[in-house]
Amino acid sequence: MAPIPKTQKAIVINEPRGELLYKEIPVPTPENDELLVHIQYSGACHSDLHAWKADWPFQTPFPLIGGHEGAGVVVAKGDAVRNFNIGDRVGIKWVNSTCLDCRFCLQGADGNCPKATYSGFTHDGTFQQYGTVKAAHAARIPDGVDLAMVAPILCAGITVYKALKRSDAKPGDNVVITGAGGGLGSLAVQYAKAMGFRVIGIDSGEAKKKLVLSTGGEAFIDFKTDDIVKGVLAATDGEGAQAVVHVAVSEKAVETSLEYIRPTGTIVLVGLPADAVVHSPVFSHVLRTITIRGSLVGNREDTVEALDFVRRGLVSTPIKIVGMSEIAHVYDLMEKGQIAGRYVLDTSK
Ligand code: 8ID
Ligand code: ZN
Repeated sequence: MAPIPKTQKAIVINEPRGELLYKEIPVPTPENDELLVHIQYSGACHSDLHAWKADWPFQTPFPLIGGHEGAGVVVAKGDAVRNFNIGDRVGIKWVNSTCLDCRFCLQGADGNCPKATYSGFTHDGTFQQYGTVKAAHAARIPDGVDLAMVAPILCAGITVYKALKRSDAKPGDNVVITGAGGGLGSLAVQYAKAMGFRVIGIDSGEAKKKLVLSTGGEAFIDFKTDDIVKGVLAATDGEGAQAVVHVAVSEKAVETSLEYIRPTGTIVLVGLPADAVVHSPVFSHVLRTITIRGSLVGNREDTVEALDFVRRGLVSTPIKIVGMSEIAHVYDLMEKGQIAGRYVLDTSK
């Protein structure tokens, strides 16, 4: 293995909406319970775009190194680490560390641990060539799985897999995915199909339609040109969808789903449009006996399960690879809703 350099390339942001600086910074040293990972690829998630804009009510410290879908190889580790060896292939997720001791940790609610740190937000993320992660939260990447393709599973894949579990849908149920052609959505369609659900994708444009219908979607509704409620009712024999997983970055998408959710159904909120609010009239909420719940990434067990779908060839991220230095272009396309699937950054250029 090549020696660990003293410095490395990273994307650094000094202020909200500031320039995405491609610059040389020091390689970090792992703490006692941490791994140092040579990150080869990192997915670019819409949450990174939110962090750059600082449009969430979330304390994002600047200067910021974003990114939370990293895939690479362990190159060093702290003395207390027993579960990984140098040379192991690992992933860095959004949850970078937790206390492992509080009630939330004991319940597997990793993202809710009050002491959690988050890659790309409160812990330097994966838009750098070498990053640290608490060994307990590093994801073991199965043999034979491509590192670039698997990177987006570390956030997008785990998150949608968990959200689908939390939708309480049963095999054969109709499940709507909003934002179905984007990063999370394109994986949600595949996990939902593999879990035995009937998938209706909502997004816009020919490229996303093609992607959704070729990866397991049974119907596609264009939110810019079609009547969404009519479309869902037509695809569900007039009943409505038993579950909806919202990954669209849109308050309107959530509001509209109140009109096509099947009585007894569940709406799962995943996408995080800034300042969005859900207005669900109490009367119909009760009479139609619907559930609306939030879902935040997934825990360590969800991670193992989500990666196993990939190992078995049931799920594969539709990726485009570009150099990390081209991140501004990726954010621009993302902002315009022009990415079908996921962009993955190659950290070597
Ligand atoms: O743990 C979590 N809850 C979690 C984890 C990871 C990401 C939440 N997120 C959040 C992100 O912060 C972001 O707000 O999920 C959202 C989606 O992330 P993404 O999939 O990485 O974004 P994308 O690739 O840009 O895809 C979004 C898709 O939504 C479509 C767009 O066309 C795009 O394909 N879309 C939009 I914007 N409005 C829509 C609408 N009204 C819509 N699709 C249907 N209806
Ligand atoms: Zn993410």
